[in-house]
Amino acid sequence: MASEERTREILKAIQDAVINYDEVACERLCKSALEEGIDPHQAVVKGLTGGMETVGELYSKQEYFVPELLLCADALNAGLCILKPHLKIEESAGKGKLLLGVVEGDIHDIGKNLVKIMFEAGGWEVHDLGNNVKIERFVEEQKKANADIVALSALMATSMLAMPKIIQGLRTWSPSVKVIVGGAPLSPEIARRYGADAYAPDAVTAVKESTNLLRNVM
Ligand code: B1M
Repeated sequence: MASEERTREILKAIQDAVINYDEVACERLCKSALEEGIDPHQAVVKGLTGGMETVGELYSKQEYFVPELLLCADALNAGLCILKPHLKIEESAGKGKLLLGVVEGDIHDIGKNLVKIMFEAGGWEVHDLGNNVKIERFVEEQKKANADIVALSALMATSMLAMPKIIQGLRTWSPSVKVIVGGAPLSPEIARRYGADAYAPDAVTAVKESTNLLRNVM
């Protein structure tokens, strides 16, 4: 078991590997984290995602541009591949079926992929529609999958505007369908205004909120 100091050191090194788009170092450090007994969940949230937060700041300051963002995303994904098999969340989490996708006009899928991983770790069956998913496709796929919950992700203030239309489309087909929304530009207020049943600021909360929704239905 790593000491607190060593844990901090490795998590910081994982962040730096994402920021410096060093895929090889990111993989190696995630393996070290596991070998040294660091909670893989912390390695994802504080290490990989923490690094991506700094990348976002560098982009805002125009120190990084789209090519750097893509390389950083590759480094994050390389680390995620190492950590993913070791992520486990509450055994008691609900084991439902989820239909998940990033809304039309939005190609950001790192957060959505984390959401998927956390649901799978919680024993959910996830139907992942990917990113840039057309409004009508959510309805078509839900007709086929009949998932317990539809999960919508958006990373842009412009793309999230598709959410109320998707929710309306889903409810026209089935008034009782449950929808959870999330992604950086969302908030509990916006989610309520859009008619969603739940909002989650991060992937772990998304599983918790969806489990609660599932329990209320059953
Ligand atoms: Co772009 N991008 N990007 N980008 N990008 C943002 C989102 C932006 C905020 C940057 C900025 O300006 N500061 C900005 C959006 C502005 C806005 O509208 N608010 C932006 C822009 C403008 C763009 C382009 C238009 C840039 C351009 O081309 N000029 C373009 C968009 C193209 C398009 O989609 N049509 C673009 C492109 C890209 C890349 C392709 C280069 C790359 C994405 C790679 C990929 O995803 N495969 C990229 C990246 C990496 C970012 C930033 C830097 C990081 C996003 C990220 O992955 N974060 C981002 C800036 C930032 O966020 N600070 C930015 C890490 C990830 C783990 O967090 O996705 O927030 P996040 O997910 C979290 C939570 O939000 C939540 O849980 C996740 C984990 O806990 N969550 C949910 C997400 N979905 C959820 C669903 C839920 C519940 C929780 O329930 C269903």
